[in-house]
Amino acid sequence: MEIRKYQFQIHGDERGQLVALEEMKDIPFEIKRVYYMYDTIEGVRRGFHAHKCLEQILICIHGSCKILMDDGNEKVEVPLDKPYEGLYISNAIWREMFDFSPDAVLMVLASEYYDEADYIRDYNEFLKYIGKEN
Ligand code: T46
Repeated sequence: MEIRKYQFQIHGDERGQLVALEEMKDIPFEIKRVYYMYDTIEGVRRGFHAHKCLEQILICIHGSCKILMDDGNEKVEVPLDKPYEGLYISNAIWREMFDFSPDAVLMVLASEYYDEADYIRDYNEFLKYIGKEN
C-alpha cells in the first residue's frame, strides 16, 4: 500500500512556526470539513471503519498518535507526531487511530460534508465493498 505523507511548508521565524494549508495546493482536494479530536482517553482506539467516497488528510498538530491503514491486503501502522506532516487517507481504506498521547490533537481535513451513509462500519462489509470477500 502506498503511504502518502505530505510535508507542509513551515513559515518559521524568530517568533515561532506557522503552517498554512490551502485546498488544491497543499491539500489535494477541496476542503469541505475540518474536525479534530483531543482529550482522548489513554488506551482508546477509535475509527474502525472505511469510507465509500471520502478523502482525508490527518495531521497530529500536537502530541502524537498512530494510524492503522488497511486496504484489505495489507495493514500499515503510521506514526503521526509532527504538526507540519499530513497523512492522506483515500476512500476504501479501513482505519483505526490509537496510541494517543494525553496531549494529542488530531486534526482532520475532509473532502466531503459529514454523511453517515458514506461509512462502512463492518469489516466484512468493507471486504465485500472492495471485492476481497472470501
Ligand atoms: C474518520 C476518522 C479519522 C459529526 O457529527 N460530524 C463529523 O464530522 C464527525 C467526524 C463526527 N461527528 C459525530 C459522529 C459521532 O457521534 O461525532 C461522533 C464521533 O464520530 P466517530 O465515532 O465517527 O469518530 P471516529 O474517531 O471513529 O472517526 C472519525 C471520523 O468520523 C471518520 O470519518 O475517518 O475520524
